[in-house]
Amino acid sequence: MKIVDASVVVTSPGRNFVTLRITTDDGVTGLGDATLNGRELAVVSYLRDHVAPLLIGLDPHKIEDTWQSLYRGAYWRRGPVTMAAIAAVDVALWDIKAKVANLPLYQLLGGASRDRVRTYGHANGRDLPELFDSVRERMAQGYQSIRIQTGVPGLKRVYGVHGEPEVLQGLERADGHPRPLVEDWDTGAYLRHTPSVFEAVRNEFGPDLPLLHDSHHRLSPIQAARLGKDLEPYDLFWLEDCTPAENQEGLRLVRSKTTTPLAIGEVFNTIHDFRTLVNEQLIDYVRAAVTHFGGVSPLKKLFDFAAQQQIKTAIHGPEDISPVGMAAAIHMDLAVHNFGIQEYAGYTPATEEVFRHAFTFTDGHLHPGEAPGIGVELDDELAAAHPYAPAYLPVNRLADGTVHDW
Ligand code: GCO
Ligand code: MG
Repeated sequence: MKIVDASVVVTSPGRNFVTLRITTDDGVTGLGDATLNGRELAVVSYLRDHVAPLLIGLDPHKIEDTWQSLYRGAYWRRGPVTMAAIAAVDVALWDIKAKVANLPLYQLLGGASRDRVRTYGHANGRDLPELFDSVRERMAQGYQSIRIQTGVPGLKRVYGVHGEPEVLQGLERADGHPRPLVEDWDTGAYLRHTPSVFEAVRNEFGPDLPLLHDSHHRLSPIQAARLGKDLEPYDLFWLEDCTPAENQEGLRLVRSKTTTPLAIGEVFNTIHDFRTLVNEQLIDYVRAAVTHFGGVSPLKKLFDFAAQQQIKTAIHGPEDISPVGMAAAIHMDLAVHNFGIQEYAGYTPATEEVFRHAFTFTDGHLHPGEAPGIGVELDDELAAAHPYAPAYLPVNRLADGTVHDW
C-alpha cells in the first residue's frame, strides 16, 4: 500500500478549518485536522509546500516512522505550525490504518475503557442573570459539567463572554483585511469579582454541579495562588491556564498555596512542555489538543506519562478544533485509562454539513461511533461553498494601553 495523494482543504463554515486528506493507491482516504486559529495559512503552506511531496510513495501503515521523520527531519523542532502539520499527517494515517482494519480507531488504541465520554460545555454572561440563563441553556442541552465565564464590572470585552463570530472576524478596515479586536483587562478587578460569581452560581445551582473556569493565561503565579485559594469554597472541577505556563516553575508557588485542581496545556505542542508540570505533579489535568500536539501518537505518550503521577486527560476541544480533530480526541478519550473530561463546544449547522461525523453527543456525553477509522467524511463541494476568510484572535490591553496576555 502506498500514499498517492496528500491534499489540503480549507473551508470556513462559520470559522476557518484546515484539513489534510491522504489517499492511498487502494483508494482509502484518511483525514487530519491542521487548524491553527488565526494563523491557518501558515500550516496550509507547511503541508502543501513542504510535507505533502514527502508523503507520496510512503507506506501509510508506517505511522511512527513517518511521524519521527517529519519531526526529526525538519531539524526545526516543535512550535504550533510544525506540530499542527505533523498532527494532520498522524491522524490521517491512523484514520487509514483503522479503515483498513475495518475498526473504529479506539479499538486500535486498546479498546474502550468506558461506555461514553463525559464532556463540559461553556456558559457565559456579561452579568449574573445572563450567566444563569446560559447555564440553564447548557443543562437543557444535556451538559452535566459547565465552564463559567463572566464579564467583569468596568471592563468592556472579556475572554469567553462575547460573541465568537464578531471576535473572530475582527474589524474590517479600508484595505479589506481585518484587524484583531481589542479587549480590555484589569487583573485586580477580575480577582475581586470572580469569587463572587462562583458564590452566586453555587447559591443558584447547588453544590453538586461540576464547575470549571478558564483564566486564559492572565495571572502571575502569586495572583493565581490567590484566586485558587479564594475559589476553594466553591469546589471547582478545575481552574484552567491560571498562568502563562511556559513558566512551568511558577506553578510550584500556585500548587503550594491552593487545593483548587489545576488544568494546563492547550497551547503546548510537545511532551517537553509538560515535563516539570507532570514530574512534580503541579497540575491535575493535561489539556493538549490532538491537533496542536502532533497527533494521536505523541498525545498517547503524554497521557501515559501523566498517568504515572495520577494526572488525568482533558483534551482541548473549542470550536476551533474541527470535527476531524474532535473525532480523533473522542476515540482517545474512550480508550485511555486516565481519561478525565472532554471539552465540547459543538459546531455550527454549516460545519455539521461540511463534516459528517459518526460521533454523537447525548446527555452531556460523547461517543465516537462504530464507523471504521475516525468516522468523519468531508464534503468537498460543500466545503468549497465556504471560502477562507482572514480572521484573528483578539488582543488584550490594560487601561493604560499596555498589551496583556490574551
Ligand atoms: C478553551 C480555549 C479556547 C481558546 C481558543 C483559541 O479553553 O477552549 O481557551 O477558547 O481561546 O482555542 O483559539
Ligand atoms: Mg482554555
